[in-house]
Amino acid sequence: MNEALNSVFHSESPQAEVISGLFILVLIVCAVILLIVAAMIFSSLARFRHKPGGLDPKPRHGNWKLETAWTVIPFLILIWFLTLTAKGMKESNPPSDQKPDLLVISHQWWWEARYPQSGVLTANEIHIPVGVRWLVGLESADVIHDFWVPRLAPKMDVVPGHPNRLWLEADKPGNYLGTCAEFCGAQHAQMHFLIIAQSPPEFEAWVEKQGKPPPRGLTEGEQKGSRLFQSMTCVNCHTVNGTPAKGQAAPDLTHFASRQTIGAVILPNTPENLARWLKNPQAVKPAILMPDFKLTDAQVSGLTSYLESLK
Ligand code: HEC
Ligand SMILES: [Cu+2]
Repeated sequence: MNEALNSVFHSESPQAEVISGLFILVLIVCAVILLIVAAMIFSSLARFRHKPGGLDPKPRHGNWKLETAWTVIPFLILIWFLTLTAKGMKESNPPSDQKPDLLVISHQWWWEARYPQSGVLTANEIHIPVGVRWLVGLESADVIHDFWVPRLAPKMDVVPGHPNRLWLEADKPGNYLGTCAEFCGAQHAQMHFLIIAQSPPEFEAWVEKQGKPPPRGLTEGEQKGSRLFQSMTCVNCHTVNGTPAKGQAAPDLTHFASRQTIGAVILPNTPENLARWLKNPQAVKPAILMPDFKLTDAQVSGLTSYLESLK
């Protein structure tokens, strides 16, 4: 994806538009004020420069016109900003009495997404239908995080014990990079996510597929990996629907192979990268809450082929 486009200057939703419009306006007004002040300082420096035998300029006192102007003008500018901010908040903040269409739960250092209507559950790659305004509920499983998709929505803190909410909408289909914007520990900088905006039929097809258990009919190699997965502690942390793996502490792996990335969008989901991850997750993303199992190469390759079968 084009990282350069991942900025507030390329908003792709009405909510992000409001915020970036306000940001740009404040930036321009402040730049003009800075220029005026700088010009006055430099012209004073030049005009009142000490000359041999020159006199000090006459100080100005009690000029009520000047004093009124420099009090009233900033006051009006601030009132103008306040009004625009209140209007922007009204457009970008959802009501508090509506049920969320999507629940996003932040974890150190990945994102869980739950779709209450369909019961679908996924991690780090959050699909939404394009052009539809969704109310997103935000909850944290541990510490304070911050949900931020610069091109789609305002920033919103995700606070343990205090559910927050925001509107999420994308005008155009595509992948929008999001990131955690509140320092939350060792891997804060690697806690990304994707908002994948799809046409409504594509989105429906995705939901339907995610709602089913993974395909059966594993090859022999995949079966070996599956037995290994079930016999190790993987199942205490990860879920694969339709199997005894029901762990809740880590990304759901039911349709792991249908995702584009691994580790909260830090690596493309390829068998090579997955093998690297399994060989030693702590080397790929140090300090994460998945231990290094010191697996043998044969175990890594079995687990890799099993996990890549979870389409
Ligand atoms: C103690 C809990 C725990 C155990 C046990 C565990 N994992 Fe994990 N696993 C995690 C966490 C937490 C993450 C997310 C790390 C991150 O991105 O910050 C993760 C991520 C993953 C991912 C990447 C998922 C994604 O979508 O990015 C895979 C694949 C994975 N684990 C496989 C395994 C396998 C296979 C085993 C057993 C050998 C296992 N895990 C055991 C906690 C665990
Ligand atoms: Cu963070």
